[in-house]
Amino acid sequence: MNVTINGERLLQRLDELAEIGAIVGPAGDRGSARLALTAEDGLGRDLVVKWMHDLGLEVSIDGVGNVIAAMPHASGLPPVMTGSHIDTVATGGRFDGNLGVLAGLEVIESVMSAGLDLPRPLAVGFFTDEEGARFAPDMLGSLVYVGGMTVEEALDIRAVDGARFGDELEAIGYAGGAPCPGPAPHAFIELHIEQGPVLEAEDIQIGAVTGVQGISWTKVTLRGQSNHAGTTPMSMRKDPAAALFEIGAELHRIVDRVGAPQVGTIGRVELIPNLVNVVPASATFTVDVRNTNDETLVSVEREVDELIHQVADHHGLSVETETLARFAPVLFDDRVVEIVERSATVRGRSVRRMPSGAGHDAQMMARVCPSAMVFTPSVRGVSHNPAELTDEDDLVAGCQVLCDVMLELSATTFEGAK
Ligand code: HGY
Ligand code: MN
Ligand code: MN
Repeated sequence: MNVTINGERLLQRLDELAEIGAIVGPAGDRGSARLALTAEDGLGRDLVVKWMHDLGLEVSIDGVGNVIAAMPHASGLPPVMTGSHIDTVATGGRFDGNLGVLAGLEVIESVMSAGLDLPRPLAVGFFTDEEGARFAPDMLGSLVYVGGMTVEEALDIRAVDGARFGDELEAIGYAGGAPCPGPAPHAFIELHIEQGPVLEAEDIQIGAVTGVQGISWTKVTLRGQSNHAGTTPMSMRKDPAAALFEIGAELHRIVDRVGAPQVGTIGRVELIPNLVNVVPASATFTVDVRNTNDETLVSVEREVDELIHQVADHHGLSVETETLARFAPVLFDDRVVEIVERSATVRGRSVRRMPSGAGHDAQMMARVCPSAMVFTPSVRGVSHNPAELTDEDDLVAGCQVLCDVMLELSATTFEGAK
């Protein structure tokens, strides 16, 4: 089966969606800000759902706002599903997540226009709150879709800005009735930009993604005593900011010592009262550590936890920690990875196997069906930044490989599958 996707239509839709919540970065790059369940996210959803309805797809919305659109198909068999997310971080680019959703829509439109008689339907979806930047954990919607969290638990999650997940979902009109966990697809394949430097550095055009590294997010609150910045001798201070900076420096020494692919990030910091002449009362910050090897990740988590408590004790502070996200490394189904490799090669695209540094909805779908991902290169490896960029040729080629993989998956029987 051979269908050629319409690259122009894909690029046009990417541009149109990017205009919703459009932002301009410090260097003039245009990105998007559509944090999960904000009004901008709602408008982005409305646009994509309109495109889904325009194609005559059967659109379902579940209890946490996941949207799945399937081709009508007499077989009633579980579909080959693709998809990703259209929520972004606050300083998002135009392709993270959006490419996977709109390429899936493009594949389905092209396949329907070609009038192919497939053994089973194709479906495309977008999952709620993949980023986890507003409501933790990340991949929240797909986690609920596969039964890793109940709808009730998700609806009560509080955002970094204090809003309640369920209230925000209602406010944008996406509290749906489709059941969670959702029906397991026949297979799941996600197209995504790499968001890292590897493909560009090696001049490779397609990544056949073998899995996703383990992710650990912790929120830490250190409490001391706010005091006058001028009159309080250093020996009398209980300064949570001083502790935070020591912890940050030591975290980088730990990560450097462990070595790649270990990464560690303190991405969010809140000092209270955050005033120039006040020794802070409290410091709240997040620690994001990741590794492809769970044993190493566990030992880094333990070392960082000990570090936090030692430094806090030294400064006479209380410590409160909360796990925001913890996902073990995931390996994708080698049979699907192999189809990605072969599809890229047939299209004359250079390809290499690689793990994903970022979390993705595919890592959740891998719990319920054979899953894998297709990567396209990121220019300068930049992402979660309005400067995020992938060349048009790579966007279109990635979509074509996605199409070929989905068609082959539709004709592939996995033992035990319906
Ligand atoms: O944090 C991540 O890896 C993803 O962007 N949610
Ligand atoms: Mn993403
Ligand atoms: Mn992201």
